[in-house]
Amino acid sequence: MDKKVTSSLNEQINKEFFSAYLYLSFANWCEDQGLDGFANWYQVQAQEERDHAMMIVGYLQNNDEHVEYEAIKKPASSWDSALDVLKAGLAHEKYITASINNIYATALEAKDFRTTQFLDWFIKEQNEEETSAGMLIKKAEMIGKEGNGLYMLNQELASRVYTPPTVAE
Ligand code: OFO
Repeated sequence: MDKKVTSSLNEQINKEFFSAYLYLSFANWCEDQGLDGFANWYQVQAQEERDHAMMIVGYLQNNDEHVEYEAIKKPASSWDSALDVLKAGLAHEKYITASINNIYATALEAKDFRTTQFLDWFIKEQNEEETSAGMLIKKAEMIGKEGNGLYMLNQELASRVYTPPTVAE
């Protein structure tokens, strides 16, 4: 495989693990505020991020490429409100989308169509993740910071259940 493509996929593994770490940090903060439903939502999200990292690990290994794990940087750990957490989540997903798009462009330039095909799943996933993060912000803005509305949104987020990804490699 093209060296630029493999190194950017290796970097993406780190970004996906960092995403999991960031979402676990969101979950901790939410737990501290008594927002156990929000915490559940982000714990499930963290599991998905780990899956994303491992999908890339599997892809590189299936192509006989070396996988190198780098240190995962420390995520932020405090926010002013649940709305701020949701906004930080959306901003992070946009950053990840840009990163996936860059790898896609690098693979296209290298005529590495196997990798662009592999990344199609991630392009779709990022679209879904940005949509759901944006929707949660809209809901949180609709209900305001306190009271019954926040409690109800917390209940809604408590029902999210982890399901492993289904992907063809
Ligand atoms: Fe890996 O999808 Fe979010 O970041």
